[in-house]
Formats: sequence, structure tokens, C-alpha cells
Amino acid sequence: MKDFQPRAILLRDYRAPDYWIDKTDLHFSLAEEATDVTAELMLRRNAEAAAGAPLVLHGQDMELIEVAVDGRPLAPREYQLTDELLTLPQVPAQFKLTCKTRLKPAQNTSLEGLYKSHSMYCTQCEAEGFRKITYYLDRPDVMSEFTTTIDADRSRYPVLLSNGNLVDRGEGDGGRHWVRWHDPFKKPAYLFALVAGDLCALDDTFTTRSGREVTLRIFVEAKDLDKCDHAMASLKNAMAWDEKVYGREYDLDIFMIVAVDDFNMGAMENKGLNIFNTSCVLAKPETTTDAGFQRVEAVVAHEYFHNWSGNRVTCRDWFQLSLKEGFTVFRDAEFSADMGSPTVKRVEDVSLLRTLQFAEDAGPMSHPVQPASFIEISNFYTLTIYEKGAEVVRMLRNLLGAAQFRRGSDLYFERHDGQAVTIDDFVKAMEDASGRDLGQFKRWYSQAGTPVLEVDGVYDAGREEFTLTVSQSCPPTPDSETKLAFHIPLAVGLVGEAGPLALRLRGSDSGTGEADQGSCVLELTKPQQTFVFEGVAEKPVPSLLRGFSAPVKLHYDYSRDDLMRLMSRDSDGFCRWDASQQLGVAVIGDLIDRYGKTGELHREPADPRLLSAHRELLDDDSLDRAMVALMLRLPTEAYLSELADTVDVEAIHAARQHLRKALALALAEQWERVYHGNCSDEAYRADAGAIARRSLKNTALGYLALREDDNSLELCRTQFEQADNMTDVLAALACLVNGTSAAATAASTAALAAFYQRWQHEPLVVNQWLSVQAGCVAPGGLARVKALLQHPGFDIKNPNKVRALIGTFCNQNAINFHLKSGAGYRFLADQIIVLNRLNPQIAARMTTPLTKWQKYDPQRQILMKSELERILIEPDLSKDVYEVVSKSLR
Ligand code: B3K
Ligand code: ZN
Repeated sequence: MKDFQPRAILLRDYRAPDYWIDKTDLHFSLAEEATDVTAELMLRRNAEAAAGAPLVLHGQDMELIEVAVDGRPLAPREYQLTDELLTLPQVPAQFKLTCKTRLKPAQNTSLEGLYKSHSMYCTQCEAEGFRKITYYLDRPDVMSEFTTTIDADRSRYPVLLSNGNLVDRGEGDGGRHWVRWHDPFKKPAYLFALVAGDLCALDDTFTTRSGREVTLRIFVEAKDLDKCDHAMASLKNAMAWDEKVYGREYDLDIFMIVAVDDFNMGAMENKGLNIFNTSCVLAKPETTTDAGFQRVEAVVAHEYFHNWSGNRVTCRDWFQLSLKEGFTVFRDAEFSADMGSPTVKRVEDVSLLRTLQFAEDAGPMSHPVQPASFIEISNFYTLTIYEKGAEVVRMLRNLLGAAQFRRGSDLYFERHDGQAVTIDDFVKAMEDASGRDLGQFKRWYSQAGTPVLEVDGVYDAGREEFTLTVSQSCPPTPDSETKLAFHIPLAVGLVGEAGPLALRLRGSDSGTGEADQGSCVLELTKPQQTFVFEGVAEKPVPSLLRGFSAPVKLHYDYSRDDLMRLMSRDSDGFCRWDASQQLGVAVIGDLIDRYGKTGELHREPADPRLLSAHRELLDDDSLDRAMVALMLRLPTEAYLSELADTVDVEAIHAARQHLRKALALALAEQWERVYHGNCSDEAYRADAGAIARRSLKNTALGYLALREDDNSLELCRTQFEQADNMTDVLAALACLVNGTSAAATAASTAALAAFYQRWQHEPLVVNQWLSVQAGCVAPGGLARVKALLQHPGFDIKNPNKVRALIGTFCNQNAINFHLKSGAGYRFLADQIIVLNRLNPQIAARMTTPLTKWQKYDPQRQILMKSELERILIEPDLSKDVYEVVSKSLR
């Protein structure tokens, strides 16, 4: 462990900087072992700062060659240098600082700052990576005008890129060349980017609505040039969508995307020069699944949207991270909904939130959407900041209505263009544009935890009234024991035997319900409230939290027949799906209880209502395929685990598998008919209709495969061999890999070998191959994963491969990871210890499964905690891992 305890940074300690940097002029001389950087900074003392305030610059992991003030090199006694800071005790009020630093990009495995990914150089500066390039005020409220000159070997690095516009270029000595870029927009250093490599580009143009032509350019390695069309189409759609929906036009004359193999996350919104993980740019049907296509579309849009929500208007400090991330996730979700199926998109986002964000918010890493403190900001790129942050913005839109929300966003962008601002500034713009008081609403930003709504409904047939009583509460989280009431929009409807009923809400103690077309939004602001619906001629089933109108857990005592009614009659797609999930949870819950008592389920029948609900879905050809595919998905083991107080790993797995098998046998004919009915000869398309068809077909294939007979095995093998797209190939491969019969095992071995043979030169496809094996639930998973660590297709320095193999195994293969012996935990801790030295951000991220120890039985708790303790005593533990491990043990 570190011999000092890393210090927490607090929101309440925020102070404006003592100096501003008006101009930043960078010169890079790129070379493998030593890259020299000269930074010329025009500094000016903040008028608010004390006269004679020292200049304290951030910097780490580099060699300081020289520092000069107004051209005069300083002697060592004129400055102080530590591992993280360079302090100049005496500087003029305005001056030029020159800093020469030397970096070792080829040895930088943290993938932060300047590093090499295969044969190219690239940078990642958010959040605090610029300080690994030069000494700087590396904080987002210091915004500067950047000019960047890059000098490199011409033959190896013909393409040299940075932010803004190319303004000059020339030849150097010894086969070198140089280029100069200038970015006219002031920006914080976290948006700086540099790329150098031997790259090809796909070019296109976009004409903005004011008639300016923008060059669009996606840079990739030559072998990937045939995989850029989908990203380009997505970019153009995103540009047009932001003009139409938010009135936001692109500002520079060029927008570039570069794809790199080694990248810690999905992508990065650097001004005019987005850098992407190849997994979020490259797509073609033969190599990319439907989910992959959708991810490319979403991430391209997300990064593009940051140009306004993040770059033109940026964050004052990192406590405001959700200001740009929550808002931008909300924007990209609405975009994806408009491009495809809105219900599917909503269901997918809610599933993610309820499974993973709710778990985060109930665990030791729980934090508010605006955290009050952090040790390492990289640990706060979380589901809470992103996904819950997006839900908070969505609630604002739902409370204000689309028109007022748009007025609010216009005001926000206009008022704060070119500034570094706070979440408060965002909410203030929404308040000023709408005239509403959002004071109580702001608690969503400052209080962590998932609110719980207990809802009770009583029907009075004589008075034809239906009364809903709603109580809210929120469990304690590490930041606070007690919570004040949240302002929660609860969208509701009432569903009669034939469908939704018209609503008439009595002026209740909320007074704000607004009935329209069978749906209304109840505004909850108090611990308990009552709402009375009048003129209700039959006993209704309430449809609650329509469209998932707030990120809460809602409890209502539905009977299984109520759920069946919602599944078939509710007009809200989200609630129809959610009813199917609740039914699934109830049925699996019975089986879990049974397994807990008897240790087996062999003769246990499944609830006939669930069988008949699924039969109806499969038999009715008039239903929307996308909806059917969603409703047939049983709750995942991860979601069932989230719902449990104590996770019974074996029982959850056995119960869900048992139900799957029962459905496979009872509905054998239906699965077969749906499988064949949804096969298609048409060329691959990634539109919502075709995606739904494949999803339904492959769900059917999954059930057919559970029969483990010759016919179904043949079906899987044929699809694996003959499909022309990766979605179908991988679905069939997953069936084979998860088969347990001797024939399936033989077929699986052959298929895996053939797959690797064919795709070994496509890293993204190899990652899917790793992932399908890591997710295999057959016994022996740990040994399979350990063997794959040694396979040439794996590389621990590449985050995509770490996520595909170690991440999939530890997060999505509970039955194999949570071995009673603790061997799975020991394995993960060993990997974290290796990663801690190579790439602290990824190491910290991989720690998540161990941090959930409180959810497991006492024996597992001890085993998980002892691995966390073993990590904690590692010498040279990074701040990243230290923060996650120490907080999860407290
Ligand atoms: N803003 C980046 C995330 C940077 C993460 C740094 N550890 C990508 C995004 O959210 O758009
Ligand atoms: Zn983002």
C-alpha cells in the first residue's frame, strides 16, 4: 500500500484558479523512446487572486528538461518539483512560461496522456491526462486557445492530427515533416488531442442548416477502411438531429474521428478530433453484431453531441461531470430512440440502470449524481454519473414538457457558451425558461440512493373511485443516513379489461396531476400522498411508472392475473414489458424458494400462466416483433441478484435454467415455427425491423438448443456455418458453446477452432470469441478462462480484451465466478494486481464484482473481503485501485 493515504478532493473546497492561460502553444517532436514537448503558455494572474500568488502547475510521469519565464531559464532553486506539482513561488502578473518536457510514450501502458497504440501515437487527456504531457493548470475551468505543431518521421507517421484547423505544414531534415493545427475555440486541456500514424480516411461532407460545408473524416488503419460507412452515416444523422431537436450546429470546418485499438473507454470528444475505441467505430455485417452496430451509432452521436454539451459549454470542475455526461447520454438516448425502436431503446436503458446502477447505488461506491468528494476522478465515470444523470435530465424534460425543456436548453447554451459552468447553472436555465421552482428537484443531484415507492391501490365500486396512495423513502448510503423527500414525476394510467381507461384525477393534495389520454403525471413531493381517480366504472389495474418516468424502485402488490392484463392490454410499451419481467421474477422466485428447500428442481412445474403468456406472444403474428422479443426475455441472473437481499448464486442459476428448459419443452412447436418464420434471405440491414427479427429468431434458437437433440444441434451448426452476419453466427456459437451433451461439446470445439482460424486477424472479432467462452455457464469456467489468458488472441495490455475475457467472466458468469472455494475471487484479485501496475483505470474498474461482497452469504463475504484486503496491501497501489478497494471495505 502507499505509505501515505491519498487525499480526498472536496467540492466545497473549490476555488477559482490563481492564473489563467490565455494561449497554449505546443510543439511535439515525436520519437519512440523519448518525445520532446515544448509548451509556451501565456499566463495572466486572475484579478481575484492575491498579488504574488505562487504558480502551481500539475504534472506527473515525465522529465522536466527546462522551465523559463519570459525566455529566461530558471535555476533549480527558483522552483519546486514534486511527483505531482511544479511550483514557481514568484512570477509576474503576466508572462510567458516555457516548459520543456520529455515523455516515453512507448512505455505508457496507462493509456492516459500521450501513448502508443500499435504503430500510432495518440492521446487521452480527460480527466487529468494532460498533466502527463506538460506542466499545466490541468483543470477544466482554465480554458485556452491552442496551437499545436507536430514533428515526426514522415514515412511512419504520414498523418499528423490535432484539434481545430490545419494552418501550416512543411518538410524537416532526415525524413521528418511537420504540421501545425490551430483551434480557434478556447478549451480546457482535457479536450486536447494529438494523433500520428499511417492512417487511411473515409471522407464525406455535411452541409449545416446555415449552409456551411463541413468536411467529415474517419481515420483508420488501411485494413479497416471497409468498416467505416455505418459510423459515417451515424455521424451525419447525429449532426442533422442536433440541428433539428436542439437547434445546435457544428462550428469548425472539419470534424475528425480516429479509431484506435488500445483505449480505456468507448471514445473521447476532443474538440474537432474525436478519438474512438475501434469497437465503437468499426462495423460491417460479417464482423459486427446488431448490438455492435447500435453501439457505434450511439457512441458516434454521443461524442458528437458533446461538441455543445461539454465542449462549447464545459464543466467548471469534475464534480460537475454529470452536467456534460448525464445531459449527453439523455441526448444520445433520444437520438437512438428516433433512429430505431423507442420502446426497445427505453427497455434496454432501463434494464441497464435497474441492474447495474441500482446495484452501484446500493453498494459501497454509491455517490450522488453530483459527488461531494473523490480521491481519483477516473473512478467517477460511473453508471450513476452517466445513466442516472441522464434519467435526472429526462425527469426535467418530463416535468417541464418538451417545449419548455427546449427553451431551457437554448437558454443554457446561449447564456454559457464559452464558459465552464455548474449543474446549478443548468438547472437555473431550466427554471428561468420555464418559470418553475426546481429547488426540491435538485435533491436528485445531491442525495445518493435509489428512492423506493410503496404504492397501494383501492377500488370503491359504489363510488366508482380508484385511490392510489404513494409513499416514498430512500435507504441510507455512505454519503448520508437520512434523506429528504424527492420531487418525483410518477406517470400512471388505469387499465381496464379491454384496455386503458380515461382518467379523471380529483384535485388531490398534489394538485398537479395532468390527465390526458389515459396517462397522467403525478408529482410526488412529500413522504406520502394520495390521489383519487373518479368515474372509474370497473376495477382497474394501475399502470405505474409509465415509460419509467423516474429512476426509482416501485412496489405494488400485483396479482399474476393483473400482470397478465398489463402485458396484453397496457398501451405503454415499457409497462407491458415490465409486467412480463415482474411475472418472470415471481415465477423464478417460486423456483428459487423451492430450490432453497430441496436443493433440486427436477419435477417442479412452472407456473402455467407464464407458459400461456409466452404461448400467446409466440402465436400472435400481429404483434410487434421487437416487443415480443423483449417480452420473451426472462429477467437476467444479474437483475435477479440485484433484487435479492442475499444472492443465492446456485439457486438463481438453477431456477432460471429450469424455467428456460420448461419453456423450451412446453413450447417446442412455437419455438420452431417462430425460428423458421423469422429466417430471412434478405441482405443484412441494421434497422429496427431487421434487428427485431434476428433477435426473435435467435431467442427461439436458444430455446431450441436447450433440447439438446440432433435436430436442434444441426440447426445451430447450420446457422453457424451459413449465416452471413455476425449476429447470427455468434448466437449459434453461443448455443453450441453452452451445450452440455457430448455431441454439442464436440461441435463447440470444432466451431471455436474454425471461428478463430477465420477471424484471428480481426481483434474485435477475436474479442467476441473470448467473450462467448468467458460467458459459458457449463462447469469448468475458471479453468477455461485461465487457459485463454495464455492464448495469443489475448493481451492484458489491451482493455477490450481484458473486458471481453476477465470482465465477461466475472460480471456475467456468476455460477462459474462465485465458486464456493473462492478460486474465482482469487483469480480476479490476481488480475487486478497485475493491471494495477499496467493500467490503474482498468484495474479499478475490474474490481467492481468484489466490491459487492455484502450481497453474498457469510462464507463468500469472507473470501471476497480477504481478496480485497490482499489487494490493499500491494506495494505501489494506484490511487484508482486504493479508492475503490478501501471504500468497499469500510
Ligand atoms: N468523456 C469521455 C470519457 C472520459 C473518461 C476518462 N477516464 C467519453 C464520453 O463520455 O463521451
Ligand atoms: Zn460523454
